Amino acid sequence: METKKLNFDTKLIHAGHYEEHFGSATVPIYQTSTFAFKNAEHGARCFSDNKEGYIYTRINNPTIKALEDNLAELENGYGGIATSSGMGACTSIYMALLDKDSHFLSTSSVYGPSRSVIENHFSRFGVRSTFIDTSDLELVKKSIRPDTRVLFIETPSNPTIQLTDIRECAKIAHDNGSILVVDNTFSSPCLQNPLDMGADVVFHSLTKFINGHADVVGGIIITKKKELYEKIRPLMISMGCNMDPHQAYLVLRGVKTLGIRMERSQKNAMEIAEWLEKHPKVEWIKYPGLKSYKQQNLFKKQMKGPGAMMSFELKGGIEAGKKLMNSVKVATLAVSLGGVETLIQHPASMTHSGLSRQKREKAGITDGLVRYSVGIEDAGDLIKDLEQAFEKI
Ligand code: LCS
Repeated sequence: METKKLNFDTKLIHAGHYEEHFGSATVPIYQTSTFAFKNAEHGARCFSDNKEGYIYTRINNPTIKALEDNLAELENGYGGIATSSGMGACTSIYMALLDKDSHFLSTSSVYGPSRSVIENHFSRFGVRSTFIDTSDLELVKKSIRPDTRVLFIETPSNPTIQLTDIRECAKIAHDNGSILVVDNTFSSPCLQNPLDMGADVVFHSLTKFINGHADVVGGIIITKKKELYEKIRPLMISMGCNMDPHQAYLVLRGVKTLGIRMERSQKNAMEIAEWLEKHPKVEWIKYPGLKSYKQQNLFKKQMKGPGAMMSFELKGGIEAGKKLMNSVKVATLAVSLGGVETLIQHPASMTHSGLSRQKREKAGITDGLVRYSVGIEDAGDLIKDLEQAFEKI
């Protein structure tokens, strides 16, 4: 079926399901490492043109291809490159696009490993980097340099829920001859389409909203144009950052309900955010759906909905944060996000506890900051759960 002209929710279900698969209603799991050629000539044709047939699962596979085609269509891109994890996607992009002596400019509060792999490892090969507050466009303009090959932004950022203007960053990057890469994990293609706003490459940790069931780790890279697709894909294949067919099958199943999951999570998130905003033990809350959210104009300009991620500052710092973590019963105390189950995390005592207070605060991680990923449970139960936990602080 031709799906390009269909609406987003229909594409979620049908895009990418192009091959026959013996009439199967869902794309089956092709759990095979290799594919038989009909003869030597066919083998040669497969190597010269990927439309002639599959070769080897690290290179291509029908289940993985269906997922790549589905997500490329959801992001309005040229092609998708599925990877073993979000970090597999991120490092494949870095490896393909950065050269010795090239400069990398990014958001200071990007997901920790997206930053540390540049600072601790790509630096060994001569890549230079600067991490700034990319929500400040004047600072982006000042910080971009003739040798800046990649401008890399994460919006909304994890866990500070800060937005960066994608359209403006695309203009700044392109005027400088740089490539704009956007980590769209927090929004998913349901709420934000960076390629439509000028980005060259978008990537996701599929582990989060797109799969949505906390049972898969995976990633996807989608490029706007063929040229970058052909630059990144062979490198991902050679590095072995590929996805597994079973992983692809689960994400294909998960993505079908992305629209309705997001609708419910956002509705819950709005109710919870409004409740938290009034709570005397909450210093502040950052959720794009609230009128008090500082980047309201930018939110309306580039996102279709506020999402299901929020962060709030608990009065009482680290000890209050720990107490809350140990008192919730419905929300699961865990890292990761974007699943049907609500997850709660306290960065200062958990993910960022290895950093000095000064470093943490520079990255926007204050002592009482709590990250809350809202699932699709009953909102009333989630509020009651927080209420009983707050009473113990
Ligand atoms: N980008 C963002 C924005 C993320 O939040 C994560 C993981 C990644 C990339 C990497 O994806 P992965 O390799 O894990 O699939 N974020 C996590 C988090 O906030 N807690 O645990 C993992």
